[in-house]
Amino acid sequence: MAAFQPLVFSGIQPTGNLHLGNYLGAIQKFVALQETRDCIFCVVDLHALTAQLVQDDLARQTREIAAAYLAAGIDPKRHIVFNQSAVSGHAELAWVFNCVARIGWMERMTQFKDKAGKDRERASLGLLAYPSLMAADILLYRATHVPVGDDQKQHLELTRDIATKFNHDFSARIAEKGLGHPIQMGEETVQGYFPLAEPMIEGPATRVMSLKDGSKKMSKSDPSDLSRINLTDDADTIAKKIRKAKTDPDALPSETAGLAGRPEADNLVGIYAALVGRSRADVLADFGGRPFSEFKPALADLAVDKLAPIATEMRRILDDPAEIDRTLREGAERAGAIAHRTMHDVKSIVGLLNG
Ligand code: AQP
Repeated sequence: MAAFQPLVFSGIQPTGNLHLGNYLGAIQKFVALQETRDCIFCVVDLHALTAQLVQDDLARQTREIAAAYLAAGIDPKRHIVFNQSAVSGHAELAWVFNCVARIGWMERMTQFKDKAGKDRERASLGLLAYPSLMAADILLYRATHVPVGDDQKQHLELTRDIATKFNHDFSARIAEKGLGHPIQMGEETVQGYFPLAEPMIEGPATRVMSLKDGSKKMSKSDPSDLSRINLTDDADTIAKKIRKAKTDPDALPSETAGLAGRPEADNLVGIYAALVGRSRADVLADFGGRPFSEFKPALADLAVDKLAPIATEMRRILDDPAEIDRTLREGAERAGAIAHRTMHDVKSIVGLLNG
């Protein structure tokens, strides 16, 4: 039996304020990966409902993420770009996974704890089940690799737990129907229907931090716009935000060890390294001993060079929403064909009548 075909899947929620963290942690990697792998890039609009149910501009924000993918250089002809709610298999498979996963697994997720806050009883069931839908997003295509930021590591582990439990619970039926592929589990090779998708969390900017507080992740929902660089910011705004970014009074160290205990300095050096495609050590070899008053303008120039063309292209793409919708529809048709086959197999494995 052949192994799983390598396939990359990832997604971004259309929850507004697409920022530098989303770009360096996710989109920039998508663009690189499309050269060597088959890829599916999704705008995960169903996930956005967990943040806020009634939203006036969900459709506009969905187009904005799609425009960011295209503006950054993702090719929707060679790869699949679509929005999640257009393929019903995501919700169907998530339901099956809700019955595979255990409540305790979901309650342990740090993102759930952070977002639900103190009054967990009042959090939506959707927020609790978010990782189950994420597992469905990935496994509906039996994707093997998932490029994400560091904040998604725990959800990826849960995706592997769900795949493992499904493969284990239904192992006899998977084998009987000849639907298994070999999976390496420690020393052993077992037959499974779903791959154990591998997170791809590498490079100097897997967790870009707030420009105002080096202990907080740069985030779409931070009330302070100065905490993040938005992909739509113009050159002056980018330069201003970097100028105002929190730092300490010392000069940059010459080696990475000198960044320990200096979260803001570490963050800015990491951003520079990721934008220029080099390591923190390389950046410090150039800037070690120099004050932030010299480093910040260099970082601002670099960020503007990288991001301004993307912002300009995004604006151009967003001028023609009908064309974005057409691209997403085409992508959804291609994604839907794969999803249909998976759901047929899954229904057959779990014993539903229409499998
Ligand atoms: N600060 C970050 N550094 C590196 N990667 C990041 N990602 C998000 N923030 C950072 C990565 O971007 C991808 C898409 O994220 P998402 O929109 O699906 O959800 P999120 O992680 O919830 O994004 P935010 O900005 O943090 O939103 P809020 O404020 O709503 O919580 C993912 O690969 C993510 O890892």
